Amino acid sequence: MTTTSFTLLGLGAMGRALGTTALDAGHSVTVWNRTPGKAAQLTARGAVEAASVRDGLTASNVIAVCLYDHSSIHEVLDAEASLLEGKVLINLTTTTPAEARELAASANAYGAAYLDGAIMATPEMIGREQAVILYAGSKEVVDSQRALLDAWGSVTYEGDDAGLASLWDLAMLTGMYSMFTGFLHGVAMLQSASVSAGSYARRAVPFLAAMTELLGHSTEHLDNRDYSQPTQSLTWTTTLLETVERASREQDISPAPIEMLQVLIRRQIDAGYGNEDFDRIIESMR
Ligand code: FVH
Repeated sequence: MTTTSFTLLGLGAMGRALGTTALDAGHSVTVWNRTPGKAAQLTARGAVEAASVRDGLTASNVIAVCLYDHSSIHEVLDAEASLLEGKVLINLTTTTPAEARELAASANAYGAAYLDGAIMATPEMIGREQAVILYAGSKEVVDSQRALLDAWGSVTYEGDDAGLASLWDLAMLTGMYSMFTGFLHGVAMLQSASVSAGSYARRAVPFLAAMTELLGHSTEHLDNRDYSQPTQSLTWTTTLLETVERASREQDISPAPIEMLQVLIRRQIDAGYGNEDFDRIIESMR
């Protein structure tokens, strides 16, 4: 199996997981972190700790960064960016699509190949099949560094637009956090009647799982932007949600998550689409 010698900048929870799994898979790692003292578990496995970013960039031809956000990447790399020439830069830090494209353009301007990675997993999952990491940018880098990428988790390649991995990642996260918010709103409503979160979850989780099954059943109307065959009309839905809001207030629980949804619904009703399907709220987001 091909092994890679690479440098890892950033030893937070995720960086340490990436370094550890790479070392366990036989790769050689030079590590650096802004705050010293985070490398012990890695040097114990044979990692070399670089004293500076410059030493880290000089030590390998493949540079992986797992920092905090877009600005932290520039804070770390800008002063030494000329050392990136002829190297591979793999960014595993969460950024927006535009920020990923900017990093790709900056890396390319310094003569480096750029691959953007969006980790759809927690540090504990890294190294296992279910750790999905989405990549976008240089296909050549995916191919040449495949052994390293495979050590981290399952690899998908979204295309040469460096922003695509981040777009997929953040679009999936918005669905997840909206679901979490609704779940927690339900927990709060039942807790106001002294029902435990566990009791609520035992009913809500299978219910929500069944409802999410419906999401993929028919999507053509979303691509055709035709909402004229309502399953539930916007007028019907807003009335039901007004009842949910009243119930929430009666229990002294803020209906804020539903109020946000009502804003999207009312915009369509006010535009004359009350008899169209609930899915038309997507038009309030464009
Ligand atoms: N942890 C998770 O579950 C998620 C899963 C999905 C992907 N994320 C992204 O991974 C990036 C790193 O996340 P993390 O959990 O490792 O984050 P921290 O433990 O907070 O470590 C942050 C590292 O970044 C360094 N850092 C922060 N700001 C700067 C800066 N201005 N200059 C240099 N380094 C910086 C920090 O260094 P230090 O504080 O130890 O000195 C850590 O090494 C992230 O994009 C997640 O969205 C993880």
